[in-house]
Amino acid sequence: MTAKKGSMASMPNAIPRRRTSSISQARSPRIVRRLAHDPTADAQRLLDGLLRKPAQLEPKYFYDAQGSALFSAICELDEYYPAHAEKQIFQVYRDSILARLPRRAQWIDLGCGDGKKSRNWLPLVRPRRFVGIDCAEGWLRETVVGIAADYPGLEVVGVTTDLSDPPPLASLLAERPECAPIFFYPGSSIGNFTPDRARELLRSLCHLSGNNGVLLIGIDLIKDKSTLHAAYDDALGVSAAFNRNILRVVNRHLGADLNPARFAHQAVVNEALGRVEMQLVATERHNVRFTAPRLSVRSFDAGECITTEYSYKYSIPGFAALLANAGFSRQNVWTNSSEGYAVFLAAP
Ligand code: AVJ
Repeated sequence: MTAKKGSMASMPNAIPRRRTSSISQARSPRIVRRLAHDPTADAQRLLDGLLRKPAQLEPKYFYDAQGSALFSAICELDEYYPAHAEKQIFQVYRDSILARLPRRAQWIDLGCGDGKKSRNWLPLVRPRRFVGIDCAEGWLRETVVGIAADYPGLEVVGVTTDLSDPPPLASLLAERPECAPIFFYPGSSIGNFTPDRARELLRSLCHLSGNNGVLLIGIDLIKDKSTLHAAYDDALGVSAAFNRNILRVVNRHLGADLNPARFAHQAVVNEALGRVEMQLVATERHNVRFTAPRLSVRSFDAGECITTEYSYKYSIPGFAALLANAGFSRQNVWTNSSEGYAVFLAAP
């Protein structure tokens, strides 16, 4: 009893208090909406993908509040090795990565999500500006508000866009010409793009890097089928819930009646194309009604698939070549060989 009391008394500052000065210094973040954002064109494109045979969805629709929470849960799964492998690389090689990053930079997080990964770097890198980019607007707002509150003096900007078109970042970055950009693209998210589209995105990042900018990017490596399959079809069914949740998101966008109970989750390892394919398979023949942007009906046969995501995997020389092709001539790579994951630092 006495000991417990004593230890309590010896930690009067156990509950951190925010100093008043921090609050007054914290600027509220600026949120920039995607340029040329056209909701009707987006809905049209979304519907077209679903009416097409085979049906296809863009993975950006995974990330409503529920989907974002499920993705965070995926990253805690034993089977989802990319999250653990990347974390380990960032921990083990932190200092050598840090030594190669520009100072007084602008840190651009391409798909910041909950912002946790950037938060590990911000106190070490101490950039002048944080630019958080994400397709999930609600999630982005929460993340950038949190970062602005916790890093007084840091300029914080949020940009809602998906990266399917070269991101409209040139004018934003040019506002701070003295701050070299550090593009932070972790999680192997670039795997959502086909290699051709990935090269295009890398090329535009290379242009935006200027003389002193760098790209810090995480890449999942090609590995055995069973490890890949388990990562995308885990025993708890979190990946399945994440995949099926996209149907609820689509229902809201298109006033549709897609029923998650009528679709089964399936992860297909396509070794020939070096990718995992996330699919939803109709378990019975049924019709789906869409009321926006125009009335339409689509029938699904039993066994018919909706592809919701590709997750491309690379070899180290394969990704190095893609980077070189995109104009990044200086490269460093750190790997976690047991879990088959790599982190590249690339500069023009
Ligand atoms: C966020 C695109 C990197 O492809 O591994 C996880 C998304 N999908 N489980 C991936 C995802 C199913 C993830 N990325």
